[in-house]
Amino acid sequence: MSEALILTEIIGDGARRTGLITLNRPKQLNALNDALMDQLGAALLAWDADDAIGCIVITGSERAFAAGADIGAMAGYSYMDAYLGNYITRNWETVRQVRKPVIAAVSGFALGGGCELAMMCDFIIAADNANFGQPEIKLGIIPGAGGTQRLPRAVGKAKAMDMVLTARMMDAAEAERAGLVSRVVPTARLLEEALAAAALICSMGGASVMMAKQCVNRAFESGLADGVSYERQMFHALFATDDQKEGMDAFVNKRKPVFRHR
Ligand code: DAK
Repeated sequence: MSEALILTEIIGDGARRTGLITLNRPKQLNALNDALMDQLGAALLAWDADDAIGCIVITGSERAFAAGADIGAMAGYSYMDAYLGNYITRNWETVRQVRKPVIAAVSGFALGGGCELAMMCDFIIAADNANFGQPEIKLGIIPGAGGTQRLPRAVGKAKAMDMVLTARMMDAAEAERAGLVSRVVPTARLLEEALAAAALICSMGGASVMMAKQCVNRAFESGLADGVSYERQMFHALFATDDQKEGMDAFVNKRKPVFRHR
């Protein structure tokens, strides 16, 4: 049997529950290798297809979410290995294929590919000991999994250039001020807070959750007029769902909605 480089657990007792993925190479600070990314991708796709799962949380250890791609594994690569082998592109961006929300719960180091993985998630909740960085420049390379693109979209050009060119890390407080993370919580409460956010998402109507995610993502892939038009189509479409009827009837009749994700 292959080594468990991630741990998975289903949390909650509602109709829709949270899939929790814990990156599990603690001694290597969760350095991301090909096998780990394969296991992560498989877990993500399985839960995305599972009606009983409403939200996914990815976390690491207290010391490290992930300190980057495994440097030892890529140290010997030649240009031809990387280019012709389409270096690990195959399994690195699976999280972007997931239609349900994915939350990164980040404690400790989120560096290089670790920071990029967190940024591929829908939002990041940071522990107060978190440190984010794109230190690839110190290795003679540059970010390779979207860091030069997603970081400036999150924190602006000035801070992104600073981090990518000098390799300096951003702590949790700065990351929150800059807009990289949605909230900062005490380290000991990180998982509790992330799972509480996930449980709230699980309690909402599944279609509206997925469409809301699609629409917000569209803001980064289109101009304003196109994005608003896209949002309008999704908005109209939701009036065809049972959950819209249930949500509004529940409000009018002062009761809690029971969404059926249809
Ligand atoms: N890879 C492999 N091992 C790592 C590692 C990494 N990224 N980071 C840490 N480790 C290992 C250390 O080697 C050490 O192992 P032992 O010596 O105990 O065997 C162990 O984890 C503990 O680390 P330290 O002893 O160094 O711990 P410290 O607290 O002193 O320092 C640190 C923590 C995070 C500051 C330091 O470990 C560090 O600087 N790590 C490297 C950070 C880094 O440079 N990360 C960027 C890597 S490049 C792509 C996708 C992704 C990427 C590229 C392309 N495509 C899809 C095309 C991503 C590239 C990268 O991430």
